[in-house]
Amino acid sequence: MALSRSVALLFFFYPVSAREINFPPLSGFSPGQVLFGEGDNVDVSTGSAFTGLTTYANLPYVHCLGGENENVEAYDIGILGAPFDTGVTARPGARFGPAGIRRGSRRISAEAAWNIYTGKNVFLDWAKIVDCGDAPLTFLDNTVALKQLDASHQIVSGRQASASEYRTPRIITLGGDHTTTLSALRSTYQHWGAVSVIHFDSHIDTWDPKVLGGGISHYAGVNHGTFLHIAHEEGLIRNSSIHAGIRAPVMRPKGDVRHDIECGFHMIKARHIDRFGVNGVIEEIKNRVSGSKVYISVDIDVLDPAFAPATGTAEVGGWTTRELLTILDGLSGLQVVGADVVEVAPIYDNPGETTVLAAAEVVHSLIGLMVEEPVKTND
Ligand SMILES: [Mn+2]
Repeated sequence: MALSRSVALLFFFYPVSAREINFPPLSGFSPGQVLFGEGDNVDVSTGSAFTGLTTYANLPYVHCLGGENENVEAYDIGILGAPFDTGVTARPGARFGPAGIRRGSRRISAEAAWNIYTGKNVFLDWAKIVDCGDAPLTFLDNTVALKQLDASHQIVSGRQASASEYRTPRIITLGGDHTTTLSALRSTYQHWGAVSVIHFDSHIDTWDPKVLGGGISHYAGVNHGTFLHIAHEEGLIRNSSIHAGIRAPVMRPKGDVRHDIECGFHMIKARHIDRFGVNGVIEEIKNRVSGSKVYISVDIDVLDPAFAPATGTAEVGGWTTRELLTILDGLSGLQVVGADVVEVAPIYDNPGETTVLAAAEVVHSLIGLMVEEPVKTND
């Protein structure tokens, strides 16, 4: 019994080359024969959005981070991935966010992106929009990785824009955890000065590093819940900033909210939408930031976990995807100089890819705002 089993195992693992296997004959076809009818003119250059390598919305890939000797094609809006998730306080996984959001965007392509609500196609307007790939970030040292992200933003935003009258290309970052927004704000500050931040999130993210991180080290203090405190300390943001969709608890009953106001934020809570509707939210945001350059940061956890389960710090009681998209589209006319979608952790998504589909469409809306309102660089 034992012997016959080991003989059977030996036979099972005995290396067999494909040539020795007799495949059943292909009925009707011989090698080299084309599968199409005689005379059919089959064009393989068009037709599917699922061919080739995956870029955001099938946009052309440009090596925006190319060196001095590289001839980098000019662009007006660059999509830049920031695969970083070691600044999180809960579930990790957002380092795969850029790849996930691109996967969620496969259905979107320039030829078939005419918006049913506006009649516009943001990809076939004045702006040259490209996918810059991901910033090369080490996953072993936060401090070094964020310096690499700072440098990447400087390079990508530092090129001459394609449309010469606007000079500076704008970046939409695919996070990454929310710490990555800090590098983007440093880069917008260089070109446009301090911005009003419209921060869609369930959390306030203005925590003092002494409170979130416990002050154990500088390294621990730079994380996805403190980056807005740091941005305020560095003078990158204006005191006309605003949160939208807040519902997560705070750590100090009065201190955190008082500090949030000190950092320049007004707060629209998630349930505000039940009383005032999407138009009330839009109006309040626009009134708050009017007259200033704007940075829009969308933490995907602003959505209810029913609409975005794939995120690190999910909070129930959030907005629907439709509500968020309506609010974003309602912000048209603002001077959006930079934007991001962060905290997408695809490992927690479902087979229907609910979260990455939502994130991809949020990016689409952000592109729409940038195309709608070109922004000239400050001299
Ligand atoms: Mn956040």
